[in-house]
Amino acid sequence: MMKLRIATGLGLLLFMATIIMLPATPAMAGEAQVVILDECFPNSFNAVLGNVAAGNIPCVSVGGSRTVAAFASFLPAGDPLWAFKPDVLKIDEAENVRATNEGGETHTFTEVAAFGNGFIPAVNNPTGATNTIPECQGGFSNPDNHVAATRVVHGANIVVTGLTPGKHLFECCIHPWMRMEIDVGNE
Ligand SMILES: [Cu+2]
Repeated sequence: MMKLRIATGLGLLLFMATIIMLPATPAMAGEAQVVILDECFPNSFNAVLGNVAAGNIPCVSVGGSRTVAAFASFLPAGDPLWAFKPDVLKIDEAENVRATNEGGETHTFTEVAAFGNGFIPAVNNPTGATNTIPECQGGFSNPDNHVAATRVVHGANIVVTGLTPGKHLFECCIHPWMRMEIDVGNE
């Protein structure tokens, strides 16, 4: 009887340990992780930018407390809470990259030849600049869907495969200060 009780207790402990060790979002083998972050405060953002009928995608609450006014005060450099993490990622040639949007807003994870302005004038061109980089031109209505194909809505993720050895740059076409570099080694 005692032996059985001890065995059951051990089994329960092992079971609990297994649950505790499971990561929230399990990474698959050969896959490096990037997180896409923002801290939009829904009450503030959606009052200004939450009109679905106008084509806006509302901010979903992730506990963020940044108001539109505070966010705008960082322009044109951009709010540092809107970011890709890490800034630089080193991977092997065979590895894929999974970028997961843990922020409340919609972003894009777009490969670009050189960093530069995105496609939303109010965010990108507060100083009147109009030089949207080629990869972001046209935004989500770009005829070849290039930008839309790299869109990552709240809670979603995108997997980038087949990166060739060398340096690759990724940027958000909405918030162009969200940038990172992926260095692919040829092993
Ligand atoms: Cu963004």
